Amino acid sequence: MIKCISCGEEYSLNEIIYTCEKCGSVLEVIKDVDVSKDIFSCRKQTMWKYKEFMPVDESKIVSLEEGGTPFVKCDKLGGELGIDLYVKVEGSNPTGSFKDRGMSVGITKAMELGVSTVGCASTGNTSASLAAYAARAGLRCVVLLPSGKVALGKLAQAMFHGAEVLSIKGNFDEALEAVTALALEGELYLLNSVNPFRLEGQKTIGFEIVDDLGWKSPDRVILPVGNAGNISAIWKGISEFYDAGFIENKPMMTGIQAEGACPIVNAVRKNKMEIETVDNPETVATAIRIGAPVSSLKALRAIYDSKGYAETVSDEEILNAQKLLARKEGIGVEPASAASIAGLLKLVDECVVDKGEQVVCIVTGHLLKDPNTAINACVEPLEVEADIKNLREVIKKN
Ligand code: AN7
Repeated sequence: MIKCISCGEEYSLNEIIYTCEKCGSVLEVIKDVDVSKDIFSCRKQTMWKYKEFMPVDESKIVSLEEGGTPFVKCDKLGGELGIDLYVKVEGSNPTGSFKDRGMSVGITKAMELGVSTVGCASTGNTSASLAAYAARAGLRCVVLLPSGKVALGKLAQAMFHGAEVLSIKGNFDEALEAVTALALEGELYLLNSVNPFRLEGQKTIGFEIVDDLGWKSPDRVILPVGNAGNISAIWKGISEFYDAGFIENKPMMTGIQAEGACPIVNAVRKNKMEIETVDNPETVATAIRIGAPVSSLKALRAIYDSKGYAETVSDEEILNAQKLLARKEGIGVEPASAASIAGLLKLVDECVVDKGEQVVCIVTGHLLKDPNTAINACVEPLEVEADIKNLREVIKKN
């Protein structure tokens, strides 16, 4: 069933509904599952390994084999910080971000419902992913993007997969409001993370982390927070495995936002359950340039219930962390993703993260999503003659 997280009102799985009709709050999908974790062990490493926990019809699955992403132990960086550090590399998904997990379930649901048009507003990655999965399913796809603020790799993907791309004069929050109005009029099936089926896919990040750790919870999970769907989803996934008796502990959920777009951090600092929206969010990490996160209540519950934390990082800290992860560990991520690493550095500095903690940082999207930011952070290559003697001298000098 679909259930309101505030008033508990219940809806059928086949209703097209995004927020509670009774109280206006957000919804979640609930499925009773009774299986042993042993059934997972021989299965292919995609997120559908945990299909019993997915509330969709198995015969209709639309998949590009998302999930099963690298879980990389980072001993160099972890050693310097005095912690046990793993990085979950979500840029290795089919379209280069974690959004593919949610879209696989979301588009499967769209096929079950028999809709013909799907749509979303996006800071980039959601639209890139939706465009690809809609193409695979043969559905019409409409995406609304904040004009001039979407990283070029993501824009290229949305257009190349054949979505109808509309550049909105306004920011992400305004684009989301517009596309939601279209969805409520029945023009399209909305696949932003307010659609609770999206989070059912994304919760598999939580499944994979504890599976990769040998059915143990890490002490802490750190990730960037924008619209706040992912932190809510990962917490839901880990909680489901905890409730199933697969693990004995749960991690401290730790959300990182950019200084210029931090409504969730502001709420945590005041120990509140409601956010004040940020009207003109601004950050180099355009993926998380969001002032009115729709899943804020779910995210705040995750942070408080897990005794977690929330912190901001500056654009400079984000770009420095992006370079550090690329050069020290060989992992290339987009700026928003580097917020998790920047946050980790800050929290170690502030002694929020204890020495010896086992920490999992989620890096949410690939470096090449935002090629301009990557190129701008580097000096241009030297132009030289292809002459061995000359080359030898140039290499020696550098
Ligand atoms: C790389 O694509 O909101 O807190 O429209 O692309 O679940 O929103 C992207 C979000 C983190 C934040 N990292 O996740 C969109 C969009 C990357 C992202 C986030 C996004 P949420």
